[in-house]
Amino acid sequence: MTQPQLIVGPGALGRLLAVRLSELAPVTLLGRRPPPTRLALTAPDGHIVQRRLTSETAASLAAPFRGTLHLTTKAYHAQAALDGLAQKLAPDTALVLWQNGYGVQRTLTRDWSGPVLCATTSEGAYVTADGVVHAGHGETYLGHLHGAYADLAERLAALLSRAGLHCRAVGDIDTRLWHKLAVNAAINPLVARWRIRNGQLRDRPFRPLVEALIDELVLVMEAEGIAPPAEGWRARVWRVIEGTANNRASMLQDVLAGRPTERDAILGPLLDAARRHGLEAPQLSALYDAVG
Ligand code: KPL
Repeated sequence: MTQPQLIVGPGALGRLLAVRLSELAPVTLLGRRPPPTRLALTAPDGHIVQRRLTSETAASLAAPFRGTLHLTTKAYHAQAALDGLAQKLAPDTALVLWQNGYGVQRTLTRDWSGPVLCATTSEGAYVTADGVVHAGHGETYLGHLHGAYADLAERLAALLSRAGLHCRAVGDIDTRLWHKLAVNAAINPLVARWRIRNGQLRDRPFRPLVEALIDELVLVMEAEGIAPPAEGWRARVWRVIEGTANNRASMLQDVLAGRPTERDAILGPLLDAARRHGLEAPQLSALYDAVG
């Protein structure tokens, strides 16, 4: 029997994981308020599946939970969400961190009593009133920051793949998190600041701003010793902009909804790294101040 899977955070990714994994394992979806017990998932081919799920809050979850906990909250809620659950979890609970950025990943890998894996995904999904739309397939990578727990990573990647995600266990999740962070930093704060869709970055007056950001990011990444993506930084950033041209990026959605942004998780690690290496990062700093 596959171990129970506790999905914390009933946003688009949490719902996607919950419905997909519920075909293979006992799944509980947990939110600050009780999440819906019935969710409809619209697959990329338009096929709709309905699933009944166990829905809990931190207060109602029966202790001790034993299994795998997928933390899918925004980066700035991650620590508080775990603190609220601490009394309910067996000490060897495996944690999978799905957050953007590179903040909680570092601290929890150090401080959590059980295994901690980090995941990064480009699956496209959005929430609907009664469930979630799995808009398009992407790639998901999973691993431990320092390459430990390879068996666990393989098992979980196999489970997620059987559940319908394209998931691979990797030994270099650290580099992959930095790559995602850098691409996010070149897109998210600019589109949030100017309230534009990703594709508008290709046009004047934004194109030179993206180029200037890439210049800063390249220097920070080089100083930090992060190998560039095979296609190079510039090509990677422009490819993602092209591929997500119609998107309202996550930071823009946060700004439009009046929510806090993930600027600390996305820009924070880059500004820290720039400071550590004595580098100027005027574009990144200005955007950090502008997006709030
Ligand atoms: O991941 C993204 C996000 O919206 O957070 C990008 C790559 C910017 C695509 O929209």
